[in-house]
Amino acid sequence: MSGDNAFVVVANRLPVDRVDGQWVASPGGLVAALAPVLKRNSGCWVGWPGEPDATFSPFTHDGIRLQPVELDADDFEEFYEGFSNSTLWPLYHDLIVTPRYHREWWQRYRAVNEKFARAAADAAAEGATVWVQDYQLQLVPGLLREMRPDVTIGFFLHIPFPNPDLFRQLPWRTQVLRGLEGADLIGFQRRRDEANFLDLAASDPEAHTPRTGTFPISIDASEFDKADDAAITKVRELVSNPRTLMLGVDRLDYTKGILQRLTAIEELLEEGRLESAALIQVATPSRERIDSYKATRAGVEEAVGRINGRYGKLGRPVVHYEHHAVPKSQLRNYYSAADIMLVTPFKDGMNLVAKEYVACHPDGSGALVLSEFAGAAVELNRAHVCNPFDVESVKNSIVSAIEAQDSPAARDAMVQMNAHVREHDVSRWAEAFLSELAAVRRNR
Ligand code: GDG
Repeated sequence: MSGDNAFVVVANRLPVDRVDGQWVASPGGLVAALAPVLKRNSGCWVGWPGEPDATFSPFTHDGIRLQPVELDADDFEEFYEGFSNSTLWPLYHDLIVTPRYHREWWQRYRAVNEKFARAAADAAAEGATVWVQDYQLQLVPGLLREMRPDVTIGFFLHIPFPNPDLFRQLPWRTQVLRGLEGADLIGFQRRRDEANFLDLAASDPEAHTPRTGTFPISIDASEFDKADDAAITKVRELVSNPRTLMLGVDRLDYTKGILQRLTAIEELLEEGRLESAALIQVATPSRERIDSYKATRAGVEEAVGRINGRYGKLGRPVVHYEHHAVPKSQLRNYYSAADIMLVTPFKDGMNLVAKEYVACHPDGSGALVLSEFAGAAVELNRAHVCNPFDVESVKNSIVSAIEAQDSPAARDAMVQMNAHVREHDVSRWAEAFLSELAAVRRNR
């Protein structure tokens, strides 16, 4: 059976959330970039609607056709929390926590990938283009290739691809590799990720290596620009007008290095190297039932409490901590108001937060402290680069960012990075991938 969609996106989640019985768009660069392509090509998006044990018929939202894939509570636990986020996520982020290898989780991962592949096969028209997203769905290309040899399949990995020596820990490494190989084109964030994949494929005599490419993802730059002065003044007043306002914005995830940046700030305060400074830390709740996420949250919250207890004054905490999502307009005000942005992941496929901050400083204001282990460090190479495993390096980058503030060199760096992000936005990313995929398709 084939459907009538010439272009199909397959992702773990649909680009909508159900709030009080209504579908609302879940904001994200991916949907912004793909919406025009979907509309132009009578396309559809296949994904999970976010509620376990619920059946929904296909529907259209904001002009995009959505094809829900149903997951039950066991799928959520074993496929999503288990294999995707307790096996693959830590393995692909270089073992920041120890990956857990469970055969039941693997069986479930395979079964859920089959559901997604089946839904994509049903939605795709004869000769359609199907673009599969991310680590949760690595078997879909191979499964879909068997079901529908006529379609052209692209795959993009949003997270890092590990060194083969780490990847080979995975008991199901061959099956995952075979799954990915079903794609006509596999896209990675950084050259290093692509090279890791090619090394792995080269060491496997059975491998049939598909075309690969490096396509660093970006943001919808039209959504991020400097807020007006009144909004900036308001944010700074709310945090008691510190001389230096620092900002962190992350999903609360152990890969993001939130505790390490708090430790750096605490030590700088201890040493008297940081005066009249405040930090806004937005830590959006994420994967909250997984033990390693609970432990990360506990560590972060203990540090926030301790730092405020030691160095805060009445009505003047050092760390303003928000453990909930904030609206995008408010996020933009925070980005615009912050003197220093702290992006200190141990490992990150790209890190869009760094690009969003830079996009909010077209006038050369602000400074970015950026981990060398974020994919974004390749393009944002005029940031204050740090090694999050070395607390002295994080401290020194914070101090040098503060000292360089308002210097011509600092302004020049921000203006140059801003221009880069504006030019290389998420639409350009999607076009680059899809035109490469179209070229592969013509040569098939
Ligand atoms: C994965 C990869 C890769 C965060 N808090 C709020 C909020 N956000 C938004 C940010 C940003 C997005 O969430 C986070 O994106 P990141 O890229 O920083 O990180 P991951 O979630 O880990 O994403 C990553 C990405 O995929 C894309 O390929 O870059 O490496 O790990 O857009 O703004 N948005 C709102 N309120 C919040 O409180 N509105």
